Amino acid sequence: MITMNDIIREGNPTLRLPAEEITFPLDEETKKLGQDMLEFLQNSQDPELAEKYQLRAGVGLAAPQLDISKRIIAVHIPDMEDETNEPILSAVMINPKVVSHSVQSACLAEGEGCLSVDREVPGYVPRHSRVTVTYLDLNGEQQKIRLKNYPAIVVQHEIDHINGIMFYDHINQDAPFKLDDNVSIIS
Ligand code: N9Y
Ligand code: NI
Repeated sequence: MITMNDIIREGNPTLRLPAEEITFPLDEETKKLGQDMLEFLQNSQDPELAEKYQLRAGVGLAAPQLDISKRIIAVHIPDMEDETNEPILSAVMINPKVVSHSVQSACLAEGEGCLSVDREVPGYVPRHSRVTVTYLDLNGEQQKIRLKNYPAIVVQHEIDHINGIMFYDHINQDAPFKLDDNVSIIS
């Protein structure tokens, strides 16, 4: 089971490396990694398990955060409006890639954080408001999905990790809350 002790923090050079493409067919170790990453996110969002194992709730995780420089990410995005516990998006994505995106940008009203960053970094993080992403799933099947708003932001945060990019790289250093005209704020 993955816990916070497995997650490396900023300063560790792995977070700045472009991660390696995964080759197919998938080996058992890579499949297990993907499953464990998704399980971590689910556990972290379960109040009892989060308390028991001292997990910080997360909606996404990228393998480099586990000091594994491979192009694999997991996302588990809960539906805040819905009590049925059906997530909006729950997936392991292998070799994910943004193949097209909107001109319009968007950012989260509260800015962003990261499980690999133990401090608050204030400022807007502008990202594409809509993206088309291709990836391979754990069965090795090619997938192509269109995302907008929050799920699009989460997946871009994770794809950044496999490219060695941190969320604060996108914050305007001189004016952290200054935005261009084409950026909408998601709240
Ligand atoms: C985990 C990050 C990924 C998100 C940050 C902004 C977009 C993607 C993460 C730090 C603390 C909060 C936490 C979070 C959350 C939100 C809604 C519901 C449940 C992956 N990461 N967080 N960042 N939690 N939990 O660093 O999830 O947003 O690379
Ligand atoms: Ni992160």
